[in-house]
Amino acid sequence: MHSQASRYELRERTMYNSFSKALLGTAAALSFVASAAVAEEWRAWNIHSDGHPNTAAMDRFAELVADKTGGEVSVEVFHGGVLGTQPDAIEQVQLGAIDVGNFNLGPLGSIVNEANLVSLPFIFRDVDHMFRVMDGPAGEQVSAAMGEAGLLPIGWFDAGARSFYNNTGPINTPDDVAGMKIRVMNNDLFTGMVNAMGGNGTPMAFSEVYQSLSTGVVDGAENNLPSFQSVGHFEVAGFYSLSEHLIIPECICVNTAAFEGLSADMQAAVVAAAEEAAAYQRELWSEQTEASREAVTAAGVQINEIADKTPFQEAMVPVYEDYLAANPSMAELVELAQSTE
Ligand code: BDP
Repeated sequence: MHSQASRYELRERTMYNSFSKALLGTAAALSFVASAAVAEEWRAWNIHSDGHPNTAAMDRFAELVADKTGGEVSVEVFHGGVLGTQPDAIEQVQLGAIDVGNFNLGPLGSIVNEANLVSLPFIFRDVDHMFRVMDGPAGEQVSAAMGEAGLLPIGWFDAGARSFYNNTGPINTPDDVAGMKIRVMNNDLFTGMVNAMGGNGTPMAFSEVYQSLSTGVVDGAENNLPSFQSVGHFEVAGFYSLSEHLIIPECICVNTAAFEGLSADMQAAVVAAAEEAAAYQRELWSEQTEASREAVTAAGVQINEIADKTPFQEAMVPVYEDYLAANPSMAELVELAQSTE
């Protein structure tokens, strides 16, 4: 997409432009130069590979941006995390070295404190509640803080609920987590969450989890069903227990300065593309969650319903206490989310 050909074309157009300047007059020529000069070529980071809903949705986003901006903005999506780990990519988008990322808000919490709202275990009652909170005043505060930090969210993806998986047997109570080394995404809240159950929360890059599970470097991990399936973790962890302890949305996040550098029309076009891509992702997500459940079950994974999740929620009391003691300014936001119907 950003090949020699497009640069060549740009040069051609510039040459044509200097020629036409003489013929058509300065004003017309200047507007041509201006529109050629603002052509934006964005690079986008995505951790998932083919077959995952987010990969299809990010490809759709790129197509829609090209369509809706008439090619003035183009997005090249790099799938499979080839541009780096998620914590690195978050920094790169913040700095503007990468322009766009499909980020989970979990690992974003160390950069934008407000984003940690969604990383508190059991803060949301279900996925619909999460979206109601994110569409309301609490979500607005989170978005504003992300935008100020250079990571402007322009569309929200569904990432379902995350549950524990491991090899030794079903998990029914926090005591079943005790003594286990569980891989988590990069965020002290997640380490604290596993530790509060008596386990050992271990942050690690997503790309290392398969090997770590298969060699016993960790005893378990936690994720949603589509990701559990798509990267093959179900091959090396035979028990998936529906603790549903984290419901974390994901964004299409754009480097704020890159976004603000666009004209108002182009900004509106890019936002419309993100919203349409997000609606598509959410459709794919519910289908894929069901399909993944069936596929891993057929492959021999035992999916365990947890009859009573209250003991898990109760185990999180010290996690909230410690977090709010260290971040008193978050109390209001937490209350706002919890009191959202
Ligand atoms: C997946 C998220 C991805 C995370 C990954 C992980 O979509 O952004 O990097 O989990 O656990 O569900 O690291």
